[in-house]
Amino acid sequence: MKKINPVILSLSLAIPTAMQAQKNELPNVVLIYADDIGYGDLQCYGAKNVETPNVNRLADNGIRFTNAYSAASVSTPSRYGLLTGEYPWRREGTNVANGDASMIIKPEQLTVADIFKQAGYKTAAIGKWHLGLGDENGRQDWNKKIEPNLDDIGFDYSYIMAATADRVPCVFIEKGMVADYDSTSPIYVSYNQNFEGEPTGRENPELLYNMKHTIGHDQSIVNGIGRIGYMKGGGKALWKDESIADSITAHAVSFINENKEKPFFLYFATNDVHVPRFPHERFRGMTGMGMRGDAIAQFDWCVGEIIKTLEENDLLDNTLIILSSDNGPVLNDGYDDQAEELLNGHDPMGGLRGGKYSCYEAGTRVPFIVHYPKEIKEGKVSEALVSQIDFLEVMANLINLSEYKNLSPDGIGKELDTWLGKDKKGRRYVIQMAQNQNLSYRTRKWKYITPCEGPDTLNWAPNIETGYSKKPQLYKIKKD
Ligand code: NG6
Ligand code: CA
Repeated sequence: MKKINPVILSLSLAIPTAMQAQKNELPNVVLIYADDIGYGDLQCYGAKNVETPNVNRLADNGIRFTNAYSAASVSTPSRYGLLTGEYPWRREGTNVANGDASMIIKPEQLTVADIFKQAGYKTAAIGKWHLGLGDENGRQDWNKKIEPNLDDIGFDYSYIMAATADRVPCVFIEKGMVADYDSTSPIYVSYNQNFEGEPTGRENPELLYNMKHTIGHDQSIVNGIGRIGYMKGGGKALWKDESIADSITAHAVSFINENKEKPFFLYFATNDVHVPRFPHERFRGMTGMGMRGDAIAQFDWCVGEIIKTLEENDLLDNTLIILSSDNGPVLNDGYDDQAEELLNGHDPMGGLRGGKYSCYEAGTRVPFIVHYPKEIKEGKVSEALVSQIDFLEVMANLINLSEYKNLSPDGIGKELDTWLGKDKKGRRYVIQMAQNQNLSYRTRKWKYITPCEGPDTLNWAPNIETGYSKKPQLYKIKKD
């Protein structure tokens, strides 16, 4: 049985009367969480060659933060921190997860989805998950309902990719079951060995008709693209990379339409712009920057569909939309998509040093926009220090549970004032974690990177400085 934090339990008992009265007043919350979109990748943050009118609209009528951070410079630990309010370095096994990892957030842990659910919200996670499923690594039976799943950590509905688009299994999982399951083609997954007779990118490069790899990504082939890990079967359940954005957006739109009468929390985690970048044909060529740029345009389209749906249901005013990214940008992340060659003057890092994986600023400083017409009446830019680690606690405060403090180990609830633009300074410090789990400490004026072992650059992302150094590093932060 799910153990509920005693504070929350008392909370849930205390809620009904107060909440019932305010039910219509409770804001909906939509978190649009991009993958690998860098500080400089959106037009309102200075991007070149790509238009992002829908994201710009959120920024123009909301708050655009210039010193906001994810918990880590890779996906799994950032998402872990965001959903639990616990720094990922406090817990083993929060590194970049394989597609057959067991569920990293345990059912007895409190998540932001639990908080919303306890307050009477309908909750959903749609899109990239990357936090594992089931109770044992590599032991999931993909032909049955996998347990535990997102139902057990507060999500009423889920339609997810188990890990990343470049990791098997390449199927969507809906409430713990493979979506559109094809019983004629049972699914088997392994991160250790191939299944007999199945082609791989390494041995059968002639089958890579959609995209070639540059580093890694040479195991099973799905949709003409090599992946990390081996899988067999899937049949009609296998995704088509060019339709991932359409598919998750359609599910997000349905979730909003179906729950327009109740308050809802939607965690909408896009696949864009993670590799393999393979946007739908209708976005191809829009930016002149190849697949990576076109995937940013596709991301903006997804944002537009969410806004449109909220507007059509007359919900935009009372919906808090937060748009951010899980970590900084990378160009060559293992596929030959010419992301670097076609930049044409665009700077995904927005002038910051490093990138995804790195200790330096571009690793964790990410776009962060808060749009909430009911409370935020005009567009603003905020230099306040913000961390995604506060998400759970800030949300608890947003829905009037402010007297209940310390629901999460590391979040600070009063940062709600910062997120809504009332406090212009924000946190006193932010802790950031690099891929090798090395920590940095950022204050309003300084950044300190703790000494560690490790290479200056990573062989699969040759142009990204890791910031790993045996010497401690202290930098004064420039204003822009
Ligand atoms: C790396 C992958 C990279 C990406 C990353 C995770 C190789 C060579 N590189 O291991 O392509 O999948 O993991 O990205 O395999 S994240 O955004 O989900 O953290
Ligand atoms: Ca990522």
